[in-house]
This record gives sequence, C-alpha cells and structure tokens, in this order.
Amino acid sequence: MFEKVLIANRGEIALRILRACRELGVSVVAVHSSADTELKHVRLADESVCIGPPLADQSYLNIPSIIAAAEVTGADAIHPGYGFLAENADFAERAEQSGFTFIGPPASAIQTMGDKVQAIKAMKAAGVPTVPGSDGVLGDNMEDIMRLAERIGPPVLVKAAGGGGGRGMRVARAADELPRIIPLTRGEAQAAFGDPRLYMEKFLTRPRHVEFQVLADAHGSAIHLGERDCSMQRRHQKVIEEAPAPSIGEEARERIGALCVQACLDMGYRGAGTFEFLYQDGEFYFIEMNTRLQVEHPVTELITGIDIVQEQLRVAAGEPLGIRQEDIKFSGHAIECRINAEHPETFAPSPGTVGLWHSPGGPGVRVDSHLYTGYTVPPYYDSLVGKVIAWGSSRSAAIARMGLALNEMVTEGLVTNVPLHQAILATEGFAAGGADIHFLEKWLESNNESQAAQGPFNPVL
Ligand code: MV4
Repeated sequence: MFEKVLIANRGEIALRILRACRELGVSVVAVHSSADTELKHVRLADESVCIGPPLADQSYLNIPSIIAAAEVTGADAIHPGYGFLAENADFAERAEQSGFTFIGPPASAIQTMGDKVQAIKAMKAAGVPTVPGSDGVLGDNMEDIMRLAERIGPPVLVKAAGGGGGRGMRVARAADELPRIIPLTRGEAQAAFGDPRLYMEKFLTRPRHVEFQVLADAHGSAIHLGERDCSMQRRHQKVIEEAPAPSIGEEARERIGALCVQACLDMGYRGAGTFEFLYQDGEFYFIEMNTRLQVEHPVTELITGIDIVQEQLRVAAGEPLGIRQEDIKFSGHAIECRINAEHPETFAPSPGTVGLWHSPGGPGVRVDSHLYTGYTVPPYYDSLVGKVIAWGSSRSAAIARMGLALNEMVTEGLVTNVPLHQAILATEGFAAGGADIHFLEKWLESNNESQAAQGPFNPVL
C-alpha cells in the first residue's frame, strides 16, 4: 500500500478520500487554493500545500502546481477525485511520468473513453448493447447523412465525439433538419472541444439513466457492483440517485453487469469505472463510460458493503481485487440526495457562512459533507456541500429514512436545496419509482405554471 497520497480535489470528496486513506494507514497531503484554507480535509490532513489562487484554472486545474506539491511532500500517488483533472489523460500521464501513481485507469483508457465514438466502438466489440446509430464518425456528404437518419428512423440525436455529459448535442426531428443542424453542431464541437467530429444516434424520447459500477485490478480481474438509477436530474446535473434501479431485476443486472466486466477485461481497464446506459422499454443502450470515482458512489457502497475508494487505492497500489463477483451480495435500497448551497426554486448559487450545523443521523443514514459550524462556502466552485444517503431494507423504507434525515439537518446561514428534495420525495412520480430523465424538469415546469396562476406563493415548496 502507498505511504502517502496527495488528494487533488476539494470539498466532500476530498474528505471522503482522506477517510479511506486513514483507514488504510496512508498519510494524506491536501492541496488547496488560497480560498480553501478552511476546508475540513485540509485541517485533518497530515500536510497541506497551497497550489494557487481561488480560480480553479490556477489551482485545482494547474497540473505543474499539483505535481510540484507531490514532489515537495514526497507523495507516492495522486487521487484526482471527480471533476477537475479526474478525466484528464494528460494529467494522468504527466503524474505517472513524474513517478507518481495516478489513482485511476491508465491514461490510454481515459483517452479512449473521452472519445465517445471510440468508446462506443470498444463497447460494441465487447458485445455491450449500444444505441442504433452511425457506425462511427459522420462523413461530409449531406445526402449520406440524411439517408442514414431515415434508416435509423427520426428523431435522431447528433452528438460531438469530443462531447459527453450533455454537451455538444442536438436533436433532429426529421432528416430535412440535418443540413441546418450538422454545420451548427460541428461548429460548436470545434469551438468547445477542438474536435469537429460528429456521430448520430436514434433519439430515445423517455429513457431512464441507469449506470453500472465496475472495479478492475491490474491482474486481469474485474467485477461489477450492480447499477444505479440517476434519472432525477435537471440540466444534466443529477439531483437524487438510488441503487438498485427500480424494477431492473437480477437477470438484467447480471447480464449487463457481465458485459461491462467483459468490456473492462477486453480493454485492460484498471480502477473504478461507470458504464452509463439509457434504459427504455426494457432495453439497455450504452452511451458513455466515466473513468472516475462518481459523486453517487455511496449508494452502491451501502447496498454492497464495499468501500469503493479503498478498492481504488488497493488496485492502484497493484494489489489484486479482494472480492470475487460471487461474493457480491446486494442488500436493501439506498437513496442519495445531493445537498447544494443554492436557492431551491431559482437554483441560484448561495454561498455563505454556516451558523448552526446539525448533521442527521440514526440507523441507515450516512452524511458525506465537509460542512461544520463556522465554515464559509466560497463562491468559486460547485455548490455541492454534501450528500445525505439513506439505506433501508426496501425502497419505501429508504425514502422514509431520507425524509427523517432531511428534516433533522440544520445548515443555518446557508440557503440549500433541501426543500426541493422534500418536495420531490413527496411526488407520486418519485414514490412510484422508475421516473424517466425528463420527470424532474417537467415537474418543475408544471410547478412554475401553477405558481404563475396562483400568485407569488409556490404551492409545493
Ligand atoms: C441521449 C438521449 C436520448 N437518446 N442519447 C445527455 C447526457 C449524455 N451523457 C447523453 N445524454 C443523452 N443522450 C440518445 N440516443 C438523452 C440524453 C439526455 C440525458 C441522458 C442522461 C441523463 C440525463 C439526460 C438529460 C437529457 C438528455
């Protein structure tokens, strides 16, 4: 195992990684911007290094500064967390070239999965089901593109090969919209990703977002930890996640999970990863792979009992996976609410200083948060200030516990989205389970309409 790990991140995930390191007896180096000296994990770390000014470009995204911090502190390895440099193949490569272990997959795997066309190609080769669409990149001939759209059957979605996470894509309702849409999307792709390549998929109109968690070691072993449903989202930001995905069932879990494991083995994947699928009418369609630890990993931890971050550290250190697929037993149901310092109706970020802080607790309640009384949430970064994760023996038991936990939580001085979570939990659509990716935005829209009709009071929040 490593002696010293540098955490190249901030907030709740940096604290989560610090705790995993501590349990394994690993020393921790925290790196932070000048706006983040008060972060909880910085205070708990064995050593800390200021890597630059508040703006992420100059600190958490500053590769030379982070590598220099690893050098001066004598760290063995770097954990990138999520966001920032977590899926930057150049960072992974430069960290390794400087003699540090990058706690994540090989840079080549990050590179391959960052190219969505290559990712789909790799999945098809492994037998993973994908969305009907173009076989690779679209060419320049518009007649060919229009014929392809007719063959797929409109509506179709034009996506940027360099995109992902909802960036760089556009729907064409009919083939004759493509002469307008292709150049538009191509221009945006070139500007945003420096890569004009496009591909096309059938547009699924009411899918759910279901993703599979995998772990792979450097010795040819890989396992899956089942799936999560992340359909409750707004503008590509997940709001609530849960595991298992409602009504998926053991047969599909084992079948799709096994295909993801096979894909990992085929490409020599190592570390934690997530295969994202759209799920509609009982079918799974691979769309993208995430080569990092994800925000929502705790729901999987609560139903499997596996510490995903500790496993990341173990496989990065070259240890074999300690768990076999047949040892994985799924138990109960877990739900995660992302707590953001933002207005629950306008979604405007709302940084501030925490007055009284009460963390919820009790059986089956986990809180991953860096908040403490007196902490000031800076305005420079993502508004996520914590996650409440509730486990229950059934989905309804987990929902009930989440309700109690949200009620218990006190974040005086901060405006948070807790009232939004409470309102979502109270909807029939959420209670039923299996809502699609459009549910939350449609529900918010219908609230706004009834609010406009009834005056200044929101009847739901
Ligand atoms: C799609 C789709 C429908 N059909 N692909 C958006 C984020 C990116 N990861 C892929 N996305 C989508 N791809 C086909 N062929 C709908 C979405 C989509 C979406 C997917 C997952 C979670 C939330 C979403 C919100 C809007 C659109």
